Amino acid sequence: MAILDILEFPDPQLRTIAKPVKNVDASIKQLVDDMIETMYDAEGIGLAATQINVHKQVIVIDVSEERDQALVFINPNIEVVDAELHEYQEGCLSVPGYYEEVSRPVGVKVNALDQNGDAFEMQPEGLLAVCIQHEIDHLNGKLFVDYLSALKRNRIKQKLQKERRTA
Ligand code: GNR
Ligand code: NI
Repeated sequence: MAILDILEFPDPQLRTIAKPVKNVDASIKQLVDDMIETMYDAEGIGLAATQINVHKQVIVIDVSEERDQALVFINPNIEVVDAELHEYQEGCLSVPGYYEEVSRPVGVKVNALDQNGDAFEMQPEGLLAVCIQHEIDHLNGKLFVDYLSALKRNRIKQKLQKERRTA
C-alpha cells in the first residue's frame, strides 16, 4: 500500500477527463487500495483517481463515522432521479482549507463496478449523494469551485498559490 500525493487547485492536471477502466485487474485493485489508504490518511470522505494524477474512472468513498466502510466505484454512470436542489457546504482535498455552499440534485442513481469488477446499482441519499456527485465531477475535470462565482474562485486560487509560495 502507498500514500499518494494529492494534486491541488489550480493544477491543470485536475482538468483531465478520466478514461473508463477496461479490465478490473490486479493493477486496478492496487490503485483502489492505495486510494483508500490515501483518503484515510488525508481524512477525506472521498477521493477520485484524477486527484492523484491517475486519469482512470475510479472513485473511493467512505462516509461512515468509523471510517471502515469504503465504497469503490469504477466506471460510474449517474442519473438524476430527483432534480430538486439541496445546498451543502463542500470541501475538497484538492482545495485544502476552503468550504463553500454548492447546490446539487438531491436524488441520483449510480451504476458502477466494484473492486472485483462486479456491476452494482445504488440510490445514495444525503452526504453520500453529494459526495458521489463531487467525485464524478473530478473524473470529468470539474471542481466544486467551478460552481462559485469567478470572483470567489479566483480569490481561492490566489490564496492557495500565495500559501504555497510562503510554505
Ligand atoms: O473530504 C471531503 N469532504 C467533502 C465534504 C463535502 C462535500 C464533498 C466532500 S469530498 C472531500 C474529499 C474530496 O476532495 N474528494 O474529491
Ligand atoms: Ni474533491
